[in-house]
Amino acid sequence: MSRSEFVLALAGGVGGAKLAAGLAEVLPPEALTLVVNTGDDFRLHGLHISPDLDSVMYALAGLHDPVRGWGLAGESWAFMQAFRRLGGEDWFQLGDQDLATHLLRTQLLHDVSLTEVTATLCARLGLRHRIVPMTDDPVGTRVLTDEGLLQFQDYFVRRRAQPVLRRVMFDGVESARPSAGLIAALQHPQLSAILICPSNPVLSIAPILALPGVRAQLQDRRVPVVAVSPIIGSRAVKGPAAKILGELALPVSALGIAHYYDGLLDGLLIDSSDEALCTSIRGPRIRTAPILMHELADKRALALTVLDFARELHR
Ligand code: FO1
Repeated sequence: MSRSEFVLALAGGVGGAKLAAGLAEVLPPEALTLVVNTGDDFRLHGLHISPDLDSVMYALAGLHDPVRGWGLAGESWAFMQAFRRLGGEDWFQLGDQDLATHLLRTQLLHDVSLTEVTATLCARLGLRHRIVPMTDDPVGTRVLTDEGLLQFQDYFVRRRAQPVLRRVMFDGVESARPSAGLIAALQHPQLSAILICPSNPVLSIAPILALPGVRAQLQDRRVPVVAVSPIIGSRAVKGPAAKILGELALPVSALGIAHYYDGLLDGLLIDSSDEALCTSIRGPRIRTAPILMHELADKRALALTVLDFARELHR
């Protein structure tokens, strides 16, 4: 990455956190802003919980639990056991270490913005890369299903994303302002690539694109917008993305991802095993590469591939 390049990456959920960690490995702090979905945020037991901000923060700190994909490695659950014993709601698991993050965020939010809280938590974890919420205003993802309207975590965790998804709505998004970090990144004079991490496009990226003016600015900036498919073959790497594409009557493959982003993408990185799709995807330029990330080396490699692809498109 030459000095004159700056990358904006949009991320949410587990897949997003993995590539975010890879980008932070290969780009210096001044050349990257990670903008994270906050539509999954909610209050539980009086705590403000920001799952996607935590997934990205923990992944960059190398503290994440690689099996669960969320929360912290080496977590203990004494609080949950004691809480359950007293009859507390236990559908949303809060680990003992994770609880510290939610408590401190809730305390700090009394006085400062989610952007500032995030910067404080990241600094205390020794992170130097910029992780910013998509907005500091309240936005709540709601899922309209065949069983009615569900708050995001009810749908995703309590109901395990089983109900049939009809529509997704982002309460408050019309009056929410993109965060200062997102605006600064979009207006950065050296902005050279806008990356969409392999997050669930419908649940984790759509809220960011729904913020007033964001989608239009992505398109006006004349900077390559490159997404990494969260689908390999006809399966999501993790989570309900494939099921949701089917429920939205979109092709359940990387082709469906191209359709969903509907003209926004200049490039789409798909898995090497999906080579055959190259001829049927209209619109974005396609590049194939191994996109499954297990180890940090995979995350670095994919980050380098995406950046190389974006540079090729920027010429
Ligand atoms: N996901 C689950 O499936 N079950 C849980 O009990 C759960 C708890 C949890 C606690 C903190 C946190 O930051 C995330 C948590 N998640 C849990 C994942 C969370 O629902 C997702 O990471 C996002 O909201 C969607 O990507």
